[in-house]
Amino acid sequence: MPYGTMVMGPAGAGKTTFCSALIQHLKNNRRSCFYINLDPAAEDFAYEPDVDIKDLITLEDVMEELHLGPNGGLMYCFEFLLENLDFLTEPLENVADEYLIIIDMPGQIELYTHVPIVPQLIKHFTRGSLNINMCVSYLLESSFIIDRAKFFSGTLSAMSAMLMMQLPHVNILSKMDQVKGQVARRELKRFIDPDTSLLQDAPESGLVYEYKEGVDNGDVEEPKSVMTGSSFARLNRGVGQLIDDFSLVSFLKLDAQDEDSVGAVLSYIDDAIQFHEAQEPREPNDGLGDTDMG
Ligand SMILES: Nc1nc2c(ncn2[C@@H]2O[C@H](COP(=O)(O)OP(=O)(O)OP(=O)(O)O)[C@@H](O)[C@H]2O)c(=O)[nH]1
Ligand SMILES: [Mg+2]
Repeated sequence: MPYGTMVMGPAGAGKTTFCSALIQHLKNNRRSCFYINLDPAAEDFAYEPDVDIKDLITLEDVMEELHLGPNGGLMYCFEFLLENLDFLTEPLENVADEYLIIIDMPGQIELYTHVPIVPQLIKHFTRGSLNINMCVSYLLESSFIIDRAKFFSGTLSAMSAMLMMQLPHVNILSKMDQVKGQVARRELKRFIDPDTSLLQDAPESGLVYEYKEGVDNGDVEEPKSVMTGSSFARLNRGVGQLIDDFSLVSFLKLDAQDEDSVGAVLSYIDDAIQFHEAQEPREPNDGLGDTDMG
């Protein structure tokens, strides 16, 4: 049975960078991997994908030929992929069991929260002839923690993806180097294991509609007149309660430039897919060669 992870998360969360860092780390540790790009708009890879959806269909062509926008175009690309699953099946059937399959996904959040396309794709990966043992690596940018409402909205999207995908999830706060020194350690802990009282601590932080000159501002008469007050606090309590009730989401910290950090995240992924349990047990002296181990 082969092993793999699908790297998901909002636009610009650092998915492709994480894939590259993971591949480099696996190489350094003499592990094999198989890299699949499923972003039909992606360009510039540090490592050339072994399978690239762009060889089947590109977003650019779809937008041009079908006169679709970027989001509709992406949906079309994935529907087309679902109708042409052999494109993935054939190369994947030949991937050996000790490989880690890394699947780089696009950043359109709708894919993970609204439409059943990705769950269908997952079914294909995890059942039938492929039978891949999979987990999701869900990335959220750590700069979100500066704006608490944004952070919890990201946490909700991670939770929504967990419920949709029905796979083991490894949630990751990416780009930790960007918040280094900005957030105290103790404070950071409350985000790593989301403490929903954060939403009440500073209800005025974050979500504030700005009043802009010269545009239709709806009912907003002045800055900060909405998304504050008791109904907003009640809404936040409700969201906090929901996250608490499920108690599903906690995050790993990732700095993609830091080899140890990438290694630590990989060990959680390995656990989630039970990679090591399934590898051939080695003879006690195997691999030691002539070295004298006493
Ligand atoms: N400081 C810092 N920047 C990062 C890190 N990871 C990614 N970035 C930057 O964030 C930007 C987006 O990174 P990508 O890896 O392309 O993000 P993505 O999630 O693949 O983006 P889409 O595929 O467009 O959704 C790039 O400019 C990266 O250089 C990190 O760990 N630290
Ligand atoms: Mg990307």
